Amino acid sequence: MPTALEEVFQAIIDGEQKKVVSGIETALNNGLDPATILNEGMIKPMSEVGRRFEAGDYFIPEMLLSARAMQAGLGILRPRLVQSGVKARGKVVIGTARGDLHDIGKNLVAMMLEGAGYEIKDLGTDVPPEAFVNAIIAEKADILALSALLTTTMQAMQQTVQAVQEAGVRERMKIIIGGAPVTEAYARKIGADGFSPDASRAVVLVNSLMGK
Ligand code: B1M
Repeated sequence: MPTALEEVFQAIIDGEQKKVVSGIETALNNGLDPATILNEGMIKPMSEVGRRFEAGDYFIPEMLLSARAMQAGLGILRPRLVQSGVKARGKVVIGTARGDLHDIGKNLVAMMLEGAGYEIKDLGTDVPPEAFVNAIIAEKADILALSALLTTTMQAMQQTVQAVQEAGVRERMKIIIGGAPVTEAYARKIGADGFSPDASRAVVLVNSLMGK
């Protein structure tokens, strides 16, 4: 009989929202750590979904079903991953770069930063550079966090950094970037302050940039 974690893993691959939710509830009731459920039961099968897509075994509808199942599962895990009542340590404006609709990784980063005590202004997906600039100014943000999952949308990160410079607000805040195709070298190239390969290290990075 599969364990609850294996059930969650399989249900993400099959795009079965209800099974993801019930599997997570069982795993939590069995005392499993939320971070293990997230990393082993949810993030790993999404890589398998990507592999199947690349191999031509999965198409957009299957990818979407898996993404929706993942989002449903994150809804259950969210309260467990995010502490409440923590005084804000700084303000983060976050979004996915222009042209890019992938938001699961970005949502995870937002969730982990919120859990670490940061106030989050999430602009969503396909965010144009000028919308980032407007939000930074309106929110008096300390950090701009940009996510991109497509090699074709990475250049919108560079355009966003340039727009922030041109708006004259670059010096008063820090910019971090991340997402599967993004690298430390790319962060340096476009003038960002840092890169993180995953959501938990994004918290470590932001803490260090904020001098905490
Ligand atoms: Co698409 N997709 N997708 N997709 N998709 C990828 C990214 C792809 C690698 C699949 C593949 O070919 N193997 C490929 C990109 C290839 C490339 O550019 N090199 C791809 C493609 C091609 C496309 C379309 C172009 C397909 C098409 O239409 N022909 C299309 C583009 C749409 C668009 O954006 N304009 C498309 C569409 C979609 C769906 C809508 C169906 C769906 C997204 C739904 C959603 O997000 N709401 C989807 C999905 C689900 C995927 C895969 C399978 C999974 C992505 C994911 O959520 N992973 C993906 C394959 C893969 O990644 N293996 C794929 C789980 C998530 C937790 O990981 O987002 O990497 P990730 O986030 C990580 C880190 O990257 C990091 O932290 C997270 C983990 O802790 N991170 C940050 C992310 N952002 C960060 C920001 C930070 C710091 C860390 O600081 C600010």
